[in-house]
Order: sequence, then C-alpha cells, then structure tokens
Amino acid sequence: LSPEKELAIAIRKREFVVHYQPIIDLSNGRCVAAEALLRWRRPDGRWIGPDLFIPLAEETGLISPLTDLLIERVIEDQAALLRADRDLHISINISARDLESGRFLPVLTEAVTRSGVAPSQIWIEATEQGFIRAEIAAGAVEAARAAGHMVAIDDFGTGYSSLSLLQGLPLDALKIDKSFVEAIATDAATSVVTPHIIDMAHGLKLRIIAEGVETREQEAYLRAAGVRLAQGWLYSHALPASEFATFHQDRK
Ligand code: G
Ligand code: G
Ligand code: G
Ligand code: MN
Ligand code: NA
Repeated sequence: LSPEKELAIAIRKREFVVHYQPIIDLSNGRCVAAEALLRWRRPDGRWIGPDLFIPLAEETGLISPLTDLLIERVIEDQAALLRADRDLHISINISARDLESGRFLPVLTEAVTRSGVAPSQIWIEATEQGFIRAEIAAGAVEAARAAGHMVAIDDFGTGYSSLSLLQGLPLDALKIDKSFVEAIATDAATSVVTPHIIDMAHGLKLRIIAEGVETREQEAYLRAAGVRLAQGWLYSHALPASEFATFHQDRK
C-alpha cells in the first residue's frame, strides 16, 4: 500500500485525534486558548506526528478531507468547554491548499453554528508559505475575518515573508516561531532579530503569540517586550482533550 493510500484509508477510518497545547496570557498567567495539533493514531497503537503526514496530505490533496476531520474533532472535543467559557479560544492550523480552495470556511461556519460556539472563539493559523502561495490569500483572510474568526500568520520568520506581504494581508495576529524564542538571551545570530519582529508586529497593530517558550527568562523577556500571549513546554505540552479541560479549569 502506498503512503497516499494508507493516509486516505486512515482519514476514512477517522484514525486522527487532536491534542491541545495551552496558550497563556502573560499578563495574568491564565489559559485563554489552545492550539489544536493533529495526531495520527494507528490501529496498532503507534502515533505518527503531523510533521510526517501533513506534507503528504498537502501534496496529494488529502489535506481537504483531513482539515474537515480536524474541524469536526475540535468541535466534538471542545464545544461544551467553549460554550461554558466564552473567553476561551481554540486555534486551528489551515494549509495553503485550504486557503486556496476556501472550502474549510463553510465547513467551519456550519460546525460553529450547529454547536453554539461563537466564531470569535475559533482562531485560524496559516504559515507564511500559505499566504505566499495562495494567490487569493488576502481574499481568504478577509472571508475568514468577515465570518468572525481571528487570523494569525504562523511560524513567522522562517519563510520568505516580507513587510509588504504583511502589509497586504488583513491579519489579526503573528506567531513568533520558536527558533526566535529559543535565541532570546543567547549569542545566536537570530537573537538580534527577535526584538525587530516584535517591534514590527506592534507597528502593524498585530497581536503576538510566542511559540516554544521553555524558560522563565524567555517569558520575562517577552513580557517586558509587550508580548501578551505565549505557548510552550514551560506551561504544557499538547494535551489530550480531557487533560486540557483540567489544565484550563486550574488556570482560567
Ligand atoms: O505538534 P507538532 O508536534 O509536532 O506539530 C508540527 C506541525 O504540524 C505544526 O507546527 C503544524 O504546522 C502542523 N500541524 C499540526 N496539526 C495540524 C493540522 O491540524 N493541520 C495542519 N495543516 N497542520 C498541522
Ligand atoms: O504533544 P507533543 O508536542 O509532545 O508531541 C510530540 C510528538 O509525540 C508528536 O508529534 C507525536 O508523534 C507524539 N505523541 C503525541 N501525543 C502522543 C501520545 O499521547 N502518545 C504517544 N505515544 N505519542 C504521542
Ligand atoms: O503549528 P506548529 O509549528 O506551530 O506547532 C507547534 C510545534 O512546536 C509542535 O511541533 C510542538 O510539538 C512544538 N513545540 C511546542 N512547544 C514547544 C517548546 O516549548 N519547545 C519546542 N522545542 N517545541 C515545542
Ligand atoms: Mn501553528
Ligand atoms: Na508554529
């Protein structure tokens, strides 16, 4: 069986679960959101990470049904919690292909409407690559925002994005890639770039979410620089839905 066939069958059999990495408000330590991260759980019990199957899904067009499944699972897992806490948000990753086709948006709108979740409680992340490749990126972002979602550019700094790309997109937020967080307070060459990314995001009036925060020193630096939101192993790994509910209960 080719990897593509295996993936297609796995999608049909719904062998995917979603784990949730908490996102923390640095001003008060509260858990205000989580990033949804797909995991493939094979029938033999093996777990396969998204770094292995997302690129294959993108190359083969299987990303579209996979994103549909992601949306279904996120709503299944989180609708009750989202209805109970209107200040909680779940952030989902959308691929370049999804942005190009635009199909994810009616699927998301239907799921949100049916479950009584506010559209503003679902954030959308797409990588720089997604915005560059999608010719209609600005239109897709506008449509998602018009439907009530916040839209963030993900893994910022790792692609080819330019200031002009950012200026041309009606974005709400920017996620600083973990490589720039890792460089904080080290003598890595990238450490000089981090404050510029933060300044630029502030200049463009974007909310900032820092990824891969692992130390109190990084956290203190980010807070002092005016970064409001952070995620990383300092707070928590990605958690199964039930464990995320407990984490949120303790830190809401
Ligand atoms: O969770 P981490 O472990 O290994 O995820 C690796 C990368 O896989 C993430 O940074 C993200 O870009 C991608 N990814 C995870 N879940 C999804 C998903 O549901 N859809 C898409 N398109 N990408 C995802
Ligand atoms: O969630 P975290 O960022 O720690 O995930 C890292 C990798 O560990 C994932 O890409 C996935 O392959 C694997 N993984 C995630 N959740 C589980 C789990 O519940 N059990 C096992 N065995 N592996 C997992
Ligand atoms: O969407 P995306 O690239 O942003 O997903 C987050 C990725 O970052 C996942 O692969 C997850 O396992 C990883 N990750 C999350 N927190 C940390 C962290 O604190 N340190 C490192 N090195 N990786 C992290
Ligand atoms: Mn992401
Ligand atoms: Na990222």
